[in-house]
Amino acid sequence: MKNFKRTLITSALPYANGPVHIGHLAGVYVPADIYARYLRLKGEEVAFIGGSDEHGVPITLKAKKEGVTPQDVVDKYHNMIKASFEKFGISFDVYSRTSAKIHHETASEIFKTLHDKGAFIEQTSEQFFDVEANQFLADRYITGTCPKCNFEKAYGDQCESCGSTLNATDLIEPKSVLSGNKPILKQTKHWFLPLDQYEPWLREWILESHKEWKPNVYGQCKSWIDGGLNPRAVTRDLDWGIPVPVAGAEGKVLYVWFDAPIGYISATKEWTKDWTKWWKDPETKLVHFIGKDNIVFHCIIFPTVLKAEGSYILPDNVPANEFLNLEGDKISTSRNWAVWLHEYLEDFPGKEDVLKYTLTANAPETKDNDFTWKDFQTRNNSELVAIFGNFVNRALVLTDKYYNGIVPEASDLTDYDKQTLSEIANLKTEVEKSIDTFHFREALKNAMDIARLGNKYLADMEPWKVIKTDPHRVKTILNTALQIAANLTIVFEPFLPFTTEKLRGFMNLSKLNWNELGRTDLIAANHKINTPELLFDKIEDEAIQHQVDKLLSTKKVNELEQAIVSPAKNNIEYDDFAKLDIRIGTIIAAEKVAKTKKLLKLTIDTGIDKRTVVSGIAEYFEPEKIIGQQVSILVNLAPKILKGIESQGMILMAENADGSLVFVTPATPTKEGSEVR
Ligand code: B3M
Ligand code: ZN
Repeated sequence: MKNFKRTLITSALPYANGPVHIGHLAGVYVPADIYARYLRLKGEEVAFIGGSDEHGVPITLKAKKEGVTPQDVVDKYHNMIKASFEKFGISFDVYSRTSAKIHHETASEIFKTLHDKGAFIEQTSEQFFDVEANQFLADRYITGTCPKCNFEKAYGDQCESCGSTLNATDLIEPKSVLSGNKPILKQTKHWFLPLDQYEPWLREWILESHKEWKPNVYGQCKSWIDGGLNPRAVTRDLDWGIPVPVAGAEGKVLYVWFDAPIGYISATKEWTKDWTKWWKDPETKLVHFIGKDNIVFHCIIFPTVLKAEGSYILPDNVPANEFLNLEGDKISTSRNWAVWLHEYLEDFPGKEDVLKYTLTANAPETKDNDFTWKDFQTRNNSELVAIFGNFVNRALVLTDKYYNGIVPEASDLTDYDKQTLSEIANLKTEVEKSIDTFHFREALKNAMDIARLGNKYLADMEPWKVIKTDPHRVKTILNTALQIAANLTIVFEPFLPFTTEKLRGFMNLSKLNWNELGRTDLIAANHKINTPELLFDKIEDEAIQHQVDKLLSTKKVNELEQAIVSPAKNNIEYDDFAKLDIRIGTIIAAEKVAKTKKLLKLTIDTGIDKRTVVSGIAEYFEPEKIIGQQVSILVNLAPKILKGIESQGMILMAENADGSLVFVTPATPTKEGSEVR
């Protein structure tokens, strides 16, 4: 493995069109943060870069829908995302945004350099154009019928019903989202990055020289390359984004995926004047943290841009994660099926580290994983509270109780004591190996093993019993336990930074360097610790149930919204309709039909007569509450015997998506017998 001088860590720039959720955290920000904190603690030179991705069509569509400008949309979400990352303790050195001036300049410059070098090919093709709105339509601005499944609201790039990837020109009856009109095809010029020309180089650089990349990442790259690479358009006809900085490109902007990764460079520039050492010195190790849907952009397209430019370094690794699901379902912003970071921070104040712990312990490193609130509770109660918290609490409380918080001397370490302490150094090696190869869940498990070691040590030594028979021995036991606890303040620093800070406070210790981990003399005899408090609290069932209920109510709303409206029936002639004799009537008596769940026996004043109707509405209405209710009644329906009662007509009801029923009632009280037609 090559030895680098410094590490440049980037984490995918979240789109500033919605808040951040646990899927983003588990996939990108939590592992990137662990990596950054770990390297810093080792005393290495690190830059940890983040920012908001503020271009792209979804942002312009959201702005249109809300009647605000795209800048309004990105201002709102950029600030929100930035604040919640800060509260959550993601330790970016800089968190910038792609609407920043420095970013526009940087991206333009790189585009221009490539353009002037002749790295692009210019191509004119036919694209949809809305005559009324006088603009070209990006894929998401076009809807139409999916040629594969006939879904009527497919987008120009994708059908969300059957999942197929589409070309806008494939849609049957394409419609402009802007005017609702059928768009015309019009010629337009765009700049393309000829990825095909870079195929031999990509093959060599990734498939030969980066065999160490995670199998999911390497595999995706291989299948893209083997599938044959095509030129990719890096410009769009759109009025939101970075104007294409060459003549003849009026009304065109850089494609969002062209400028967004350049955002890492712009953010670095914003952070330091000395940015070239981070981006142009081969002794800098560049690592991109991303989710799996971003692999092609970070492993193939962006490196090709950098390679074509010629003066930048390329990523040394791209440890992309798979997806995190939520309670068995794909996380979805549009369906509101998510745990939002800003809501979590409000609902669980002071428990940032519990979420970090859960998301790391269950990280989707090799396959998609599932977050459940039950698992979150168990991780907290059975691991953080019962192992880590319990151990630390016992060590500190006993020191407080027996020695007034003065660390006792270790005078006669037994073999077992020594063996226990030496295990810490072994585990340190394990943690390092795991983090260095981006196996963060394994690394957390290794760290947790040190807490387990301490917990087991105290359980085996039982100082609370030994104090009665051999009080001198207890001094060594507690000293040993406190050394383990001091080591925990180091090993957990990358993973649970709020917790280690708290623990250092309890133990009256200052922050220690990673290289001290494994030492058995971290805390000196006679050192005074503070009065201990609990490191973690139990999370009760009610708090979990509250979250589960919140999700369930989201699900209900979604089901109602997505309920399919049944298709229209075939046309009929007016004469067919005129055969129906529908009148306004009033319910004057109602009772349950014995031995049935669904039926009510109603007496209706139809204006013509007072008659009996048996109606299947008992699940939704109490008989005594509907007396006086006006209804629409089909009076010339042939009578029918139901449960031994003759029903003379039918009450008209409207049916909701969930099956519940409502009366079809005149808007104002109307005389019985009035005809409905
Ligand atoms: N905003 C896509 C995403 O959030 C995109 C990442 C950009 S990284 C340069 O998945
Ligand atoms: Zn479809």
